[in-house]
Amino acid sequence: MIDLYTWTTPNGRKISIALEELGLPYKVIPVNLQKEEQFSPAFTAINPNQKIPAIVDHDVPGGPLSVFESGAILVHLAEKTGRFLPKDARGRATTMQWLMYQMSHVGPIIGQTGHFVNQAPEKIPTRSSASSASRCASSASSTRASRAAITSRVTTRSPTSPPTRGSSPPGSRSGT
Ligand SMILES: N[C@@H](CCC(=O)N[C@@H](CS)C(=O)NCC(=O)O)C(=O)O
Repeated sequence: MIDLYTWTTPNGRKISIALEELGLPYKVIPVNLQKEEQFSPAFTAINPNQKIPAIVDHDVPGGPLSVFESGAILVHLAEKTGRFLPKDARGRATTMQWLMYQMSHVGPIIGQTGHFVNQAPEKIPTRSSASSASRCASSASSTRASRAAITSRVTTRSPTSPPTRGSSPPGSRSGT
């Protein structure tokens, strides 16, 4: 059983989605950010950085294991189940680079945009550049992600099963 410490935010949702997709049994323990429950001593013992999400995995040799940082949790769950993280060098590197990109770039940029545009009491001029940086991150992700998906479909296609008509978007055939 896994205890999921979370709240209704994008980083929290990432772990809920992964647990559902992996079919792992888990129990949700809400950490109400509006009530600042992330600063409680009990939760700080699980995540010293005082942010959701965090998990405690009770099914690990040596006793319960607590993990914080959504990317580290996703890797733990993938390795635990042997799914979503390829073992070959190419597949693993591709997956890890997009995970690191999301963690270090898309997530923080969009999070900061949300704060400065919607929540910060003082409206400062840089909020417009935060907003455009956010649009840029989001556009780069969707463009590159669709290209990566196309490449992956082309390069992983078995030579014995040729593509059916219309299975690839226009321009995605490599010709090799
Ligand atoms: N890099 C962390 C970010 C976690 C994070 O920023 N969590 C937010 C909610 S999405 C939080 O707990 N905020 C409360 C606070 O900062 O006090 C991760 O991916 O897990």
